[in-house]
Amino acid sequence: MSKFTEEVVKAYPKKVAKKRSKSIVINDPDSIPQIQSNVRTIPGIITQRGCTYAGCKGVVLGPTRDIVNITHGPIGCGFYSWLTRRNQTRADKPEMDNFIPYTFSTDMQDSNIVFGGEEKLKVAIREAVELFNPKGIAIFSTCPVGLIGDDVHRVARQMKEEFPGVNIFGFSCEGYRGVSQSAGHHIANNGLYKHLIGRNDNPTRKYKYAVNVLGEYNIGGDAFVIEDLFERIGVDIIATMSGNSTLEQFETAHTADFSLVMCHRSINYVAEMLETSFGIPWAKANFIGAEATAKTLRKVGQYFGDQELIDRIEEVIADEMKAVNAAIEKARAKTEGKTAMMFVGGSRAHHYQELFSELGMETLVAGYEFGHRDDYEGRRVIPTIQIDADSRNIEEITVYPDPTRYKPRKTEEELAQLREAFDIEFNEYKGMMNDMKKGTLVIDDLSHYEMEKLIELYKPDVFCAGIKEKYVVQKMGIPMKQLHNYDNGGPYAAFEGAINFYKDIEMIACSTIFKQMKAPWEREEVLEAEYVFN
Ligand code: CFM
Ligand code: HCA
Repeated sequence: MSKFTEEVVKAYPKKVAKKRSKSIVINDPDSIPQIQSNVRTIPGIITQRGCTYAGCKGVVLGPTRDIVNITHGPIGCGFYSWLTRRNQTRADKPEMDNFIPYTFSTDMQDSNIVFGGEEKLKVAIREAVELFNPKGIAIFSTCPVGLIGDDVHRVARQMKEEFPGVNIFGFSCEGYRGVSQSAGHHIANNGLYKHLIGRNDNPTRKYKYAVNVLGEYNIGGDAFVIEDLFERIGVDIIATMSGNSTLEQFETAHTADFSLVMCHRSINYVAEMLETSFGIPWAKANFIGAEATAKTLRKVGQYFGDQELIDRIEEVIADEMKAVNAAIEKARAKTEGKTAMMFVGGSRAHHYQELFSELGMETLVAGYEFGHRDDYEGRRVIPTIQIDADSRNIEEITVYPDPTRYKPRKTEEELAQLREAFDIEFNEYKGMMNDMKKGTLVIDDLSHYEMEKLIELYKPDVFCAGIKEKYVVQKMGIPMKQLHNYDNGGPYAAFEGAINFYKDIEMIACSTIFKQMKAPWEREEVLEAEYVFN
């Protein structure tokens, strides 16, 4: 047991200590230990997790610009999941639909809870059609919807009959349905497959080769720089799921030649479905970090095996790396040897370690809020993961090869050759622990108390997490960087993004301002008194 685990579990009741110690492990990349994850949070412990609705509506469908996303529920759910994530969008032409500036909610009231909210939902859908005439409307269930039994799927079917030209569909993504956002990703992936993917066989294609970029949500403009990069190498992105995306992108995703999977936690289900149904191979990609970006682009060139494309990719990499190397050199003079900790969602705590190591900084401790064991330990552990009642609660859909459109883009032999020649790992990811040093700590679903203890014990130069942690960390005198919404920064993806990140981290991690900050009781003597009961 680590010094840290001993220290924190001392404060917990026995049962809590036992449970938490299974989620705090000392890493060894050569013999990856098992970590407890994707299980219920201990009530009252102050988790950083969010709910299933947030994962479905806020994360996966939220960034799409031309579907009206209606939250069926109290106003707070719709409001909080609207743009706080800084998911950006850019319509190709001004006349194109863009509903991102709006948040749509049925604004449920007490009377709807008592008498049912289906009629109010129908009114909302009629109003949305009248005002916006959208191509698609998605309905998202919040906790009360499940509790009172409103059937959003029935309403969607009825409304589709009323408005045959509009694709209307619902999600049973009530906040309580799973142990975290992760359940919402799964529900969203099922819905994308059932209601959108494969409905349009005619994508807009400019180039010979085309990919999907899955698990990229255009936070702070990340998808924009990735799109620019693909434009420069001359490869189409058919669908980004779901940063800067449109309904048409979802509907045509099945026509791509290859799926690149960024955040596997949130979208691996779609990657698999596209392969099973349509024969599109997928591989892990990473655009966070200059080296990682170069590696991903080279993977694309190797996959298509076209020398002209390979040469173009090398040119782009060589060109971009000039500015990257100059920026690294400048920042590294100050950042070398500094330390970081990161606790973010289900993939960034892994991906961002690349950027920190380019800055010569070491990640001492990292963890996800809601990652599964495979995100930590690698995909090979999936068959050994115990399916508990909470996971069983989420619909598993069975996917079959499409009778007319299943067309393997590569034969088994071709895939084997690519694996052999270039080390391209299809249907695989190795997880965060594989890339972390021996002896580093890995912690799942970090509690607020544990966070404070970590800071006291290890005093990192920068702590990366989200808005719930931000001000507590700063008040403890530690520089803090939000890796969810990037504070006001970004993009951080690809080469251009890496340079932005080096600059921002140099500024933050090398700032002494927070260290100079003293709480009032540290500056002056504190008056003490004893309280006596008579
Ligand atoms: Fe994937 Fe995400 Fe993440 Fe995620 Fe999220 Fe996010 Fe995140 Mo916040 S999809 S798992 S549910 S990379 S919203 S863009 S930053 S917790 S690490
Ligand atoms: C969510 C969204 C979130 C929250 C981030 C935070 C995001 O999980 O509902 O707690 O700061 O990235 O905006 O992860």
